Amino acid sequence: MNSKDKFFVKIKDGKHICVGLDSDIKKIPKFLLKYPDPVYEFNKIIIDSTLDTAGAYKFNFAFYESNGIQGLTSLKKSIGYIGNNNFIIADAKRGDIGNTSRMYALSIFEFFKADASTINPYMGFDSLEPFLSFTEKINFILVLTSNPGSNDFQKLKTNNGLFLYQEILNKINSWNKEKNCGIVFGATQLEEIANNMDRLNNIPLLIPGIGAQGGDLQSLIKLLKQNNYRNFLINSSRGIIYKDSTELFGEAAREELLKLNNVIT
Ligand code: OMP
Repeated sequence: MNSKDKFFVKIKDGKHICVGLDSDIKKIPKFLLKYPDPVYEFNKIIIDSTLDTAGAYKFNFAFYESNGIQGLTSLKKSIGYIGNNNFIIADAKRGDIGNTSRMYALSIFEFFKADASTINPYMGFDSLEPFLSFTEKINFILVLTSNPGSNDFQKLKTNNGLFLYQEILNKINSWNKEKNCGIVFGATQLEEIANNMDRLNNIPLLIPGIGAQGGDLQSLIKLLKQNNYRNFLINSSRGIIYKDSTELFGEAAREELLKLNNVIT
């Protein structure tokens, strides 16, 4: 099954929650520190506990890169552990001159074998093109992010009277020839999601920012349902993986995921 098919199989199954494996060795339960690769042990237990109900897994590369070679090893092993039938997002928010972006794309898709990337459109089309040339993958392009700093540039008005993030949305619609673009929209930006439904065009949405960042899942789901928008993944990282710090953390993560799934159905 190719990566796009994996996404749509999960969506058809009503699996919309993306488990964010932002696994920080300083935050995982202490009893895991006795293992040679504690982060991998942690991820394995979260994955085993959530695999049947998760829509996707997202690995934010910062949490692995910060641990050097060991971190990259944990990342590679954890991706391998999830297996081929599940949708895996490499969240590294890449984007550089084309020649360099090609190397980033090779790393994410060929070395790590992820199904999807997150990419930053600031440097323009040629910086994204190496990712978009992987036509069977999904590339989630940052449009309007969940953080307070999204006001600094993304909400500046252009000469067309649009916000910069709306210009990006329009570009994505024109770049999406192979239907391998996705959109990152912060859950904290509910009003903007509502106001831009006609620009989203059922393109796969990755929506982070519920829980710790303050995005409200119930209102978000209401909005998506009202608009009959099905192609979405809602990410929760800290809210799922750090629900409990005892040996029962896997079950606690599962319970949280089921709770989120209940809000969606
Ligand atoms: P929690 O706040 O712990 O659920 O983590 C959110 C995750 O989503 C982190 O990995 C962030 O880097 C990522 N993220 C955002 O929080 N906001 C965005 O606008 C975009 C992303 C992302 O691209 O995933």
